[in-house]
Amino acid sequence: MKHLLITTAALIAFAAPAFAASHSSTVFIEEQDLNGDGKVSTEEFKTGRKVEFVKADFNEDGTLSEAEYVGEFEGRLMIRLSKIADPEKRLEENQRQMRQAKVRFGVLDTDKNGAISFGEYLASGLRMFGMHDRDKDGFVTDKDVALAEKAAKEGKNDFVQP
Ligand SMILES: [Ca+2]
Ligand SMILES: [Ca+2]
Ligand SMILES: [Ca+2]
Repeated sequence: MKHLLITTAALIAFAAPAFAASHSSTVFIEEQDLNGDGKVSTEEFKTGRKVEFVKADFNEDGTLSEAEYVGEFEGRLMIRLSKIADPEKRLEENQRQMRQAKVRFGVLDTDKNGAISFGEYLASGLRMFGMHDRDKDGFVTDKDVALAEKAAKEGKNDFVQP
């Protein structure tokens, strides 16, 4: 039983960061490189987004309700928060993160119909992909990481980090 629990937690932890694409290009490549060739193609990224979307769409109606989106996030959050020993801090962090998740839901729901469609979900992902793909060749690679490092050295405070 214990073994099963650890395995499930590890699986969720592994899948976790992919849901919200990382701000770090290095981590972005680590998480989104499905075929292990060291770079992320646009097609590869789209496939990953589809998998994440379907996973969160519990009632399989093709859209993510706030409950589905926030619920998926909360499941992963609980595992992360279990590492915080102080119950008061844990509660505080939980409330803060859940507020942010609801804000993110509102941002992702571009047409404000109360649900995230795959189109909306993909569009936000592709915006993120575009920020990582600094040389705009349709792939996020080591070259883009190097460009991010250069920007950081030049003191540019970009949303996307190396
Ligand atoms: Ca790849
Ligand atoms: Ca919508
Ligand atoms: Ca690129």
